[in-house]
Amino acid sequence: MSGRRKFIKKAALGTVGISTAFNTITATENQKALITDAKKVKKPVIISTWRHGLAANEEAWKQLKNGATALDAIVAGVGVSEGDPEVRSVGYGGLPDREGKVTLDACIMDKNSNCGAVSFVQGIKHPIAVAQKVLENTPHVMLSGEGALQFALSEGFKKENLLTDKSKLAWEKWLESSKYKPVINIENHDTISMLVLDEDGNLAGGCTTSGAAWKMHGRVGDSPIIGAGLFLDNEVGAAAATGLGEAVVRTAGSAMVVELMRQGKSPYQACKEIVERIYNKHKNHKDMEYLQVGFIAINKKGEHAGYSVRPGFNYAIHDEEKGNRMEPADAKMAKN
Ligand code: SD4
Repeated sequence: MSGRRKFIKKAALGTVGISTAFNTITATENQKALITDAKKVKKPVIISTWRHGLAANEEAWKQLKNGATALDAIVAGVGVSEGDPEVRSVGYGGLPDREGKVTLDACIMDKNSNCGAVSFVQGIKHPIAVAQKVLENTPHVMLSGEGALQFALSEGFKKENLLTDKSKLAWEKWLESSKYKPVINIENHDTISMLVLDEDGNLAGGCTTSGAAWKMHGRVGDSPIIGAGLFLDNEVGAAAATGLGEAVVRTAGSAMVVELMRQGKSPYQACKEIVERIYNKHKNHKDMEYLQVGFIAINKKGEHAGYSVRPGFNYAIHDEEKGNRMEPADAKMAKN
C-alpha cells in the first residue's frame, strides 16, 4: 500500500478516545474547547510554536501524507522557517550575536528517545537537518561549533552566508546602544519547535533557532538541549519551549512538562504548572524584566496546549478535523 493510501486508511480509523479525567482541570474557555475537541482527534496531529508554525505545519503535513517518517516531516516542516529570511530568529536571516555572527542551535528526537543536536553552528542554513544526521550517523547526541560545521560539510551540506542585509542593518543599529534586553514576544519571529503525533500514535519533535538576538558570541540556549528546549517520552507525550532559553535550562522545562503528563496531568495543566514554577523561581531574578517562556505540549491522545509566562504566545495546530490554524496560549501574567 502506498504511504499516502496507508495514511488515508489509518486516518479514517484513527479516532482517539479520551478519558474524562482529562476534562476536570481548571482551564479557560479556549482551553476547555481544545480538550473537548481532543475526544475527536484523529492522527496525525502537528503543533508548532508561533505563527510561522503554520507554514511549517503545512509542509510537515504534506510530507506525512506522502508517507514520510515523522522525523523527515519535521526536518522539512521547520526547514521552511529556517529557509525563510523573513523569519528573523531561525536559520537564514536570523538575527546575529553581538559580533554580527549568526549562530544556530537545533535538536530533534524520535519515538525511541534517539536524539541529535547541533549547537553554536555557523554557516549552515538547515541545522535541524544536521541534527537529524547527528542522530542517524554518529554515536553522539550533540555536536557543537566548528565540529558541528565540519560534520555538516562531511555530510554534504554547503556553507553559506546566513546574515541577510536586513539582519546586518538591525545589528548595526543595535550596536549604537549595545544594550542586551531581549524583546518579549516578537510575534512571527521566534524559535520554531514542532511536535508530531504520527498516524501510528508515535511522537517526535524538533526545535531550531538562531537563539536570542545580540547574545554573547558562543552562547547556547535551551533549543538544542534535550530536556530543556525539547523532550518527549513516547509512552506519555512531548513538549517544547520558546522564549528565554536561560530560564528554560535552569528549570529543565520540557522534561518537566512531560514528567507531569506522566503523572496524569493534561498538557494544559503540565505547561501551566511549569510556567508557574519558572515564574516563581525568577520573581526576584534579574531576568524577570524580560522573562518570557512558552511551552507547547501534546499527549498520546492528541490533546494539546500552550501556556506562557506573558500573554502573546500562540501556536499552530494541524489536525484532520479542522486543518491548519492558530491557537492562542493562556498566560500566567495578565495583559498590561
Ligand atoms: C533561546 N529559546 O535561544 C531560544 C530563543 C527563543 O524566543 O525561543 N526565543 O533562548
